[in-house]
Amino acid sequence: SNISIIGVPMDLGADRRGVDMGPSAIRYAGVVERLEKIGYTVHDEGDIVVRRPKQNTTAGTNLKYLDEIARVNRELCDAVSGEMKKGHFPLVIGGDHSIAIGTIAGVLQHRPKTGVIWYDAHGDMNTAETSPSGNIHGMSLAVSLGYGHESLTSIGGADANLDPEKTVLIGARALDPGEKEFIQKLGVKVFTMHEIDRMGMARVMEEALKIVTNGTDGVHLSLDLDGLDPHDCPGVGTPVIGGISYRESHLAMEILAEANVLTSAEFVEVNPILDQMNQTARVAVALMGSVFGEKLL
Ligand code: DIR
Ligand code: MN
Ligand code: MN
Ligand code: MN
Repeated sequence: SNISIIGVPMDLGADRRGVDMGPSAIRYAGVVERLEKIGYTVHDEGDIVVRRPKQNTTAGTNLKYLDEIARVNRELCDAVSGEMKKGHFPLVIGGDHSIAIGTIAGVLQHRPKTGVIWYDAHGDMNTAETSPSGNIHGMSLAVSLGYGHESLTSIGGADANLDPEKTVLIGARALDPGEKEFIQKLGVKVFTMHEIDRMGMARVMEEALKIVTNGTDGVHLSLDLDGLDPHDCPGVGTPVIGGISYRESHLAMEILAEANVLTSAEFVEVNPILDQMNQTARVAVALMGSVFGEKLL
């Protein structure tokens, strides 16, 4: 079967921290060859062009680089939708997590009841009102659920939104006060580090899979490399100690592969500036191997 890779060298949503080099680092780590070896036909669709505006403000909002982020995500939505129309599996590589807005909007054109696994140290559930930073990468899940600036929530159609009851967060350990409240209000299920420690990753994934497959027509994986511990993934935009291990993450990906439900994925927030010898991009590619069914024997 066919996988289409779409790169999005964006770091505007993280206020320019270097994650724009993520797609290059992931390609350098051998993503195409890795997936071909499993048996897929891989189409590298190249990168979506991201401009570098000199101003970080858009009139009338505290959201940094809103105009360019909205433009790129509209293009990404079309690109993802186009690949799915061909029957290809869209694999988006970032780039900061604001690109989930376009990826998910594109996915929802074809699978309007998609369930989502959001693997991340953060909630990305801020809105303009609750964001401490104005950084749109901390708002992308809220936007995909239908909450946020109109120029973002309208991408792919204003009613093309995720269902909070079919959305799970895994690995959360850094939530802002406003997003905590919002997560609870919407009823999004969160498996924090506490639940991962207590239940083990295998049970967490089993529970998560029940939620994202119940009444859905697809499952999207949105994997922020900062969900993993900084020891394993030092090259991320915003590292948070006490994260998911490399082994636990492979197990999570293998369980997801076994379930055979995944219909789209994105791997984001790889930051080569803070990395050690491209380790984080190499972890990203190794996890892609597992989630696409790589077997040792
Ligand atoms: C913080 C950091 N919650 C914010 N967010 C993220 O600025 O909204 N870092 N997503 O990766
Ligand atoms: Mn994130
Ligand atoms: Mn994060
Ligand atoms: Mn929407």
